[in-house]
Amino acid sequence: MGSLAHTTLPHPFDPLSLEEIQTAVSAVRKAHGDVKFNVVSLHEPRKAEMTAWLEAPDRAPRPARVADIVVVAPGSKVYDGLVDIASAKIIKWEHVEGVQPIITMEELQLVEHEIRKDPRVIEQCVLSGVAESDMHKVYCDPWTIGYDERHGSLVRLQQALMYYRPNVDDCQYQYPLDFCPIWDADQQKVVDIDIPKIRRPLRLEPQINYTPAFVEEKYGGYRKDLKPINITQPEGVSFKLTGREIEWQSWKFHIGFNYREGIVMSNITYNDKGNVRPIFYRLSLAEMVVPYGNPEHPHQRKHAFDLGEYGAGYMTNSLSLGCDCKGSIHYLDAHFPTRAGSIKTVKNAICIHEEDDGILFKHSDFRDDSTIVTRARKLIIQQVFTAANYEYAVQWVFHQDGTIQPDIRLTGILQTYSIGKDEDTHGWGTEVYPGVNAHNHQHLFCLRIDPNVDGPKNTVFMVDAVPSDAPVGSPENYYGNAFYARRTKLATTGQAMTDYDGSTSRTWDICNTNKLNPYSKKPVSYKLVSRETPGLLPKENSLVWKRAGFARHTVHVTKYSDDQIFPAGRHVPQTSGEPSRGLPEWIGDGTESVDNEDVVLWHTFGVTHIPAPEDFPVMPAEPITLLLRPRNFFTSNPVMDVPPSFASTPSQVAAGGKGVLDATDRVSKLAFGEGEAGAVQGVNGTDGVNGKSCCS
Ligand code: ABN
Ligand code: CU
Repeated sequence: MGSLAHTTLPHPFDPLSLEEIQTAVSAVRKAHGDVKFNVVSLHEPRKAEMTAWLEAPDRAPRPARVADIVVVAPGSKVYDGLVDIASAKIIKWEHVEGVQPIITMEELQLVEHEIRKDPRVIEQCVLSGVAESDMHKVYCDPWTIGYDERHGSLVRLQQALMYYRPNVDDCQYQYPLDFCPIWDADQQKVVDIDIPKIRRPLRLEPQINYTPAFVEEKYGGYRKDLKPINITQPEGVSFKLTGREIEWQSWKFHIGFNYREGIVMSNITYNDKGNVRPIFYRLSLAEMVVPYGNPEHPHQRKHAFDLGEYGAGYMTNSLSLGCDCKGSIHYLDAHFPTRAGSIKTVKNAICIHEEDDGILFKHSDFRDDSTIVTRARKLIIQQVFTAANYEYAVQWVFHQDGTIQPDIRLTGILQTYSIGKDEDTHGWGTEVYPGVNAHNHQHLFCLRIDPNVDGPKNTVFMVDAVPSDAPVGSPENYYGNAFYARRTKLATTGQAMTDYDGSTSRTWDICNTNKLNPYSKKPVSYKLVSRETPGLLPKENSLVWKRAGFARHTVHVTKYSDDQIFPAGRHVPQTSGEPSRGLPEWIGDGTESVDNEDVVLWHTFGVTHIPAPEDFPVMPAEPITLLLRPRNFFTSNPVMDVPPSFASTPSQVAAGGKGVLDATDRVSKLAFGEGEAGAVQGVNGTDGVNGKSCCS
């Protein structure tokens, strides 16, 4: 049994505890000696046995705890394994050839120290204008090489994106160097250096930075006109956690976390007036790709798969109270293996909190001033991960009305390259500061939606708002004003490869066609509303197009399969894209039926980033958001039972305010005090009757 002395058993969806990671590591060590651990993570229960257990936890067998393992053994041999935790037995062990497992921060950190000692790197630094005695001021962001046809997949390689940083506190990305060493992680040495045809010597332009000292020196310090904003919940929070299962405002779900996807939410249900209805079996960000658009060699290699190559879990921040999250916060930690097999804990990896969310609904009657106004709040499950230069704040926002809103904020620092004086960017980038060329790029995320809309058998429809086909003057459309929502069933995986169309306000409905809404007679559904959906700009058959098959379309739909979690494949570094791994493999000839099946919808969304000086030296956060909304799911507005702040009926207004419901908070107050300049007189709370101008 190893060291598993649990008093309470973990939920089958819980991430592996540190004891469980230790059990798995010991079992592997015992059988296979000195290996390096790249992954020790929960192997999630198979859906069939998990749903049986969720339906009858007292009767159905509890799914076993199993660790998913990836190790690199001496001789750079990669093994995929499974360890049964209860018995500490290896139940699968497979040598996988021709793949490179996810890269860890430990592997990357080593590169910087080592390349500084390489004579050819020193030579290039000196050529660029760095004194040999200043090599300790040379840094690199080591990326996995992605794929380079000259080197293939068999040797584990990193590309070092080089920078000079004269003082430790300078901005890391201000002084790029123009060459790119290639590091062989197996031999532990620099094996090549990519040197551009046009050289760009180091340009030591005046420093730009975001540190308090720089702001003090350059701008005379911080702005002084900000008064504190505090969020208070005097009676505590309105959510409850049992283990990692959260209950909040009719929602109930499990919060998982893994090295790769980061936050994973499972078994998401909504209590519809006593009827607990399943909505999603599992939701996660499953992949992303950041292709850069400069055609000069070797920038084609700059297309990071931040989840598949580095891991949103492995790169996650330890969040801090009052900074990353404000108010009354609950945190969850994350445990990972180190490569040597010890444990690394990220404290406060996930934060959970509520926020006020403006008006939930309101109406006031223009005739008589009767009013109802109800405020909304939202529940936020958040992580922030740092992918070298960029930060991604990933919020899963739950709304009271059944909406789920994935919301990602991009911040951090642009990935930069050098540019010579008077050099033309050719439009492939922007000189965001003298000497700093920020190349155009895209951030394309892949949201994995495993729906369970009133049951596992679901069908996806594409919905377009279009005018009637009938011409003006025809009997069907005499005045020409007719329009409707055209629904196209995506019956096969091939038909389901679809793209966003803003001209028809395109959305996708995830329906349970076996259950109709009694009023609308339409299938109960969850609608994907997502408008930030740029197409993949690298061309068909380009390296990125081949490697990031998931990014070819806004929506793909596949039939559920337990092991289809990662849309660019299980081992992403150094895939050539020939064949394309993940989604294109699963879709195959596109003939598989996804009509009334257990399906998975893969949604690619994001932004195309043409940098600008405002993004430098640190980017103000750019939000990207989308919605999963109940449509024809409920029989009426599901939040009418949320207590209003103020409600008066016409008869109550006529009776001088008698019986009016006034639960307006007494903490809100006039900005400038009553009677002072700018104050609005007669708003709700001053006469207790007219709530019209309340709380907006
Ligand atoms: N954005 C690519 C990346 C992530 C982490 C570390 C290095 C590079
Ligand atoms: Cu960007």
